Formats: sequence, C-alpha cells, structure tokens
Amino acid sequence: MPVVFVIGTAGSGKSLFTSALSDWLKMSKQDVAVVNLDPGVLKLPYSPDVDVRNYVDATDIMEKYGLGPNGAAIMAADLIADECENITRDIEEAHADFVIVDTPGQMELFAFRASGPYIVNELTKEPKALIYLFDAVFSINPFNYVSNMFLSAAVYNRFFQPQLHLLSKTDLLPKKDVSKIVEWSGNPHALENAIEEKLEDTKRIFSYNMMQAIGKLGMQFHLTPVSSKTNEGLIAVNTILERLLMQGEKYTT
Ligand SMILES: Nc1nc2c(ncn2[C@@H]2O[C@H](COP(=O)(O)OP(=O)(O)O)[C@@H](O)[C@H]2O)c(=O)[nH]1
Ligand SMILES: [Mg+2]
Repeated sequence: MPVVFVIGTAGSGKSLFTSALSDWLKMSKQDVAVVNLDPGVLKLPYSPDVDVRNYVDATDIMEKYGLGPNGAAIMAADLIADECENITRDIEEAHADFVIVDTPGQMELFAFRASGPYIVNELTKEPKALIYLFDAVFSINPFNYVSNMFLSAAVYNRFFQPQLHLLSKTDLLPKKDVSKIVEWSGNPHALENAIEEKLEDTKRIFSYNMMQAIGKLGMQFHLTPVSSKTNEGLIAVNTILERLLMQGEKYTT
C-alpha cells in the first residue's frame, strides 16, 4: 500500500489537491484512502477515510490548555506523533491500494518539528513519496520561486524520500507564465536570465547565489503543472507516481 504525503507552504493547495487527486483516482477505478493529518483544519474539501482530529484536535487543545491558535497548533503537531499506532491501524483498516496524506496547513509544523519525519518513517514500511507544491501565483516572481526551491530542498533534507514537485493552481495564471516557470524548473539558464531581468540589488545576488547553492545539491525540481480546479496535470502526476512508487505497475493488484 504505497503512501504519498502532500506538502507545501500554507495555502499552496495541499487539501484541494488531495481532494482532486483522490477523486480522479477513484474515477479511474483505483482504490484510494485519504488521510487528514491537519489537527487544526475546520473544513476540508474531501471526506477523509482517516482523520487525525479523531485523536488530536487543535480547537479542543486551545480550550483545554488555554492556548492561543499558534500554541495549540504546535502542541497538536507534537501530539500527533503519539497517535501513529492509531492512525496506522485506521489506514490498514481502510484496506486501500493507495494512500494520500494531506499534511498540516502550516508546513513548518510538519516538516520542521520532530513529529513529521517520525510520522513519515513510522506510518508505513511501504513505498512512500512526497509531493511538494509550488504555488504558481507566488512562484511567478523569480525571487519567490528560488525561496520555494530552498524550502523544498529543506523539506527533502528532513525526510529523504522520493520527492515529486508540482506547480499548483495553474488555472490562475496565463499559459505563457505557467510555461515560463516550468522552463525555469528544467533549465537553470532560463532561471538565471529571469533573475537578471526581474530582480535588482540584494534580491538578485541572493537569488543567484541561492540557485547556485541548491544546484550543487544535485536536486531535480522539474515542475509538473497541475490545477485542482480543472484537473490539469493529474494524468501526468499519476504516471510519475506509478513510476516512483510501483515501478510502472498500477496501484491496484
Ligand atoms: N483556482 C485555484 N484555486 C486553488 C487551487 N488549489 C487550491 N486553491 C485555493 O487555494 C486556497 C488554499 O487551498 P488549500 O487546499 O486549502 O491549501 P492548503 O493550506 O495547502 O491545504 C483555497 O481557497 C483553495 O480553493 C487550484 O488548483 N486552483
Ligand atoms: Mg490544508
């Protein structure tokens, strides 16, 4: 039962993408289970098969411990680690061939505290992968794009799992802008030109040096454009996931 974790900065479209991909896979007769790992979310665009809020709920924590939203979110993120066994059992009981996990809204609560990597390691021994979302509207600025590359490299450095990079919300940008960002992701010279053209002073130097430093890590950021509103790119994502997780076999046995 391969598991894929959807990750990205707050508002990058993790929950809606989880919903779109799971609906699309179900339409293609794949047996999918969807897991919500966000203890603070009030409303989800899908019905989770497994929900961390059954065990840890940030709103309850606020009341019980008299914490504000940030304190409760941090405490909730840390408490999830103790519920790994329960969540794993719930996932197993869902008897799916493929599991999609929607992670907490604030990425740092998952990626940069101890609980996230612990959960990713403990939840299953099956093949797993991370899907990292680059928000297209944010990424059209080369400075933001490079910052996102940096965050994505930092996430990889926390989990060390196969990582697939998607450009989300492409329906919100003109096609030519989507193509431009995709080109940056595959061609460092195109990104370098955009940095030269669009940025000045400190931002230009910072972005250029950051891009060089990340290049030295040898990571691939090739972005696959997707939209959770129009379902653009889901076929491509499915193909990549199959290759990444199942060496080309369907998820279903
Ligand atoms: N137009 C458009 N809006 C999107 C898309 N994906 C997410 N959104 C919107 O972006 C906002 C944040 O999305 P959400 O999935 O909650 O982000 P999360 O915090 O990463 O889980 C919501 O208002 C979504 O409706 C997309 O592909 N296209
Ligand atoms: Mg969300």
